Amino acid sequence: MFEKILIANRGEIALRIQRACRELGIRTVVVHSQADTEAKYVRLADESVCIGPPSSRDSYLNIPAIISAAEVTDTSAIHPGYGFLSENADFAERVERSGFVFIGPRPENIRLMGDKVSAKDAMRTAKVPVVPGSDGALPDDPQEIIRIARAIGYPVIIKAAGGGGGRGMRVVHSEAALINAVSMTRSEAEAAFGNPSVYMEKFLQNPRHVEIQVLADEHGGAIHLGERDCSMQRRHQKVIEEAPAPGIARKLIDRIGDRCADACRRIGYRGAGTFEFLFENGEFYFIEMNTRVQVEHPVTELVTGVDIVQEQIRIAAGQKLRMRQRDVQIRGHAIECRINAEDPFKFTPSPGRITAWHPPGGPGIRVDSHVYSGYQVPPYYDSMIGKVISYGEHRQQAIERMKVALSEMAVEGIQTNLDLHRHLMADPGFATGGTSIHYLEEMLAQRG
Ligand code: MV4
Repeated sequence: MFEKILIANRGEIALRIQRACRELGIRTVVVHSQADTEAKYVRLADESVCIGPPSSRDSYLNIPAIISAAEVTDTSAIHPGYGFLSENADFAERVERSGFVFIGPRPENIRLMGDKVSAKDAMRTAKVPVVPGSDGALPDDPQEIIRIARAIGYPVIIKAAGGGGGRGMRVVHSEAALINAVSMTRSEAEAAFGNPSVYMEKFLQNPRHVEIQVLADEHGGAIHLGERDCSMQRRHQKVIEEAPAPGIARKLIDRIGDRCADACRRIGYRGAGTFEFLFENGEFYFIEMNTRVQVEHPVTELVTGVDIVQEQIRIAAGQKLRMRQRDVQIRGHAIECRINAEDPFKFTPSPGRITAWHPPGGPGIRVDSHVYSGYQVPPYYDSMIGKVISYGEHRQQAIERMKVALSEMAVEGIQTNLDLHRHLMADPGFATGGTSIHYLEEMLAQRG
């Protein structure tokens, strides 16, 4: 096992990784920007290194500074967390070339999944069900593009191969709008990602976002840990996630999950990963794969009893998975509310000093957060300040526990989305479960 791990991230996930290391008896180095010097989790680490000014570009995205910090602290491995450099194949490559272990997939697998066209190709080959669409990237010939769209049937969606997470896409409802939409998406993709390659899919009008968590080791072992429903989102920012997904048969999940685990073995995937699907009319359609630990990983931890971050570390150290698929049992229900420092109506970030922080507790409540009374929320980064996760024997109990938790919780000095979560926990549509990716935005539009 590693003696020392460098955590190349900040905030709650830096603390989460630190806790996993502690439990495994691994010493930690936290790198941080000048804006995070005073953070308690930085003080808690065995060592800390300031790697630059507040701006992410100069600190958490500064590859040479991070590698230097690993060198001066004699680190064995680097955990990238989520966001920042976590899905940067060049970073993973430079980490390994410098003699450190990258806690994540092989660089070529990160690259394969970073290009959404090659990712989809790989999944099609592995018999993971994908959204019907163009066979690979769209050609230049307009007549050919028109033929492809006719074969798929309108509406279609044009997506950038270099995009993902909602960036670089355009819905097309008619042939009249097609060619212009393709050229617009192409030029935007070229400007944003340096890659003009685009592809086409059938546009699904009212799907849910359901994703499958996988773990794979270097020895051909691969399992899935079931699914998460992440449909409750606004502008591609998830707000609530839960496991399991309401109303989807376990047999269907297991069938798709086995395909995902197979795909991991086929491509030689290593580490934790997430297969994102759209789910509509009882069918799963692969859209993208994430090659990192995700914000919402705790709901899977609570229903499986597996510590995903510890497993990432064990896998990176070359160990075999300690469980087989039949050892994975889904038990109970978990819900995660992301707590953001933001204006409750405009959703603009609300940085500043937290004058009072009263997290909830009690049976079935987990709070993953790095903040405390007196903590200054910096304006430079994501506005998420923590996550409240509830667990219950069944969904209704998880909801009731979340309601109690949110009623106890108090955050003063900044604005938060706590009231939105309180509202959603009492919402009839959420109570029923299984709402689509459009539900929250439609609800907010009605609220005005
Ligand atoms: C789609 C889609 C409908 N049909 N693809 C948005 C994020 C990116 N991961 C893929 N996205 C979508 N792809 C087809 N063929 C609708 C979305 C989408 C979405 C997906 C997941 C969660 C929230 C979403 C919000 C708007 C659109």
